[in-house]
Amino acid sequence: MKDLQTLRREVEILSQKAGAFMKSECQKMDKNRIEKKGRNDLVSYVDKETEKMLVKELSALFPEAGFITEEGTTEQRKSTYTWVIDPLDGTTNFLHQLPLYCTSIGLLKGDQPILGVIYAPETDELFSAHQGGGATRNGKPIHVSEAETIEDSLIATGFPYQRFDKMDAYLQILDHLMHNTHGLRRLGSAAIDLAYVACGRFEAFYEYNLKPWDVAAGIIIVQEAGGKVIDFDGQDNFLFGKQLIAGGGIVGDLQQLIASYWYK
Ligand code: 2AM
Ligand code: CA
Ligand code: CA
Ligand code: CA
Repeated sequence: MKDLQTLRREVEILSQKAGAFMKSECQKMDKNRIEKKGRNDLVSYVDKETEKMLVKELSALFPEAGFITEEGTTEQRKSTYTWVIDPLDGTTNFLHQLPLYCTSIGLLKGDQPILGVIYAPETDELFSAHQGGGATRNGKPIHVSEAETIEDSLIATGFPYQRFDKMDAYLQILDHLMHNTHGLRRLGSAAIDLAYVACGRFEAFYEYNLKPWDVAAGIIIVQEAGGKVIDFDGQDNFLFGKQLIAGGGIVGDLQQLIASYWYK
């Protein structure tokens, strides 16, 4: 395969092309073309058309790689390398013209993200990383926060979309963090949350029930920015495991706090 640095640059340019399309469609959003995958699960032609464009161009850039994509517009071919794509992360924001959405493209080797690109067109911010190559925001190196205590932290999360068996534990964690941090934020785009962790805006991010396309790119960007990504057990089943904690110096303490309620 070609070197990761070159591929990263090519994917960056591609993500900006996708972002430009999304931004232009956002301004003229045709609300008649919104579909519902579930009660609170929206999708539009923009998600699907962006995904098709990305699949076509990524296939040309790296023909050996397979795909895992949110909208399932292509077959999930098996390969050592897999593109994991969320064409539009933050669709609900997008449909309400809230300028917090992005395109997220990760590349796995086996189960390990080795390249990630997140582009948020409304703020024109391009986050990227490749294994061993560091993480950048608009070309400049970024680093996670060095804050060491939860009390000195701004923490991002996402709300679950359905009730589930650990709802009580979940709400206790929320209650604890609401009252013992600088604050909690819920942006509505997991990829942007992870990008913001990578550049130190948030000390940490945690969420339950994420999908691989929400996090594949963000994981390697946080790791290459000097951060740590773990699951609620403190282990490494966070890409497909639906539980993720990412951050800088407070990750260990946050994991212990979450686990103390989750496994009570
Ligand atoms: P999306 O915009 O690509 O769907 C925020 O908590 C995350 O949840 C976002 O990454 C968002 O991705 C995802 N999300 C939004 N609606 C959802 C739903 N109904 N079920 C599961 N995930 C959802
Ligand atoms: Ca979706
Ligand atoms: Ca998503
Ligand atoms: Ca999406």
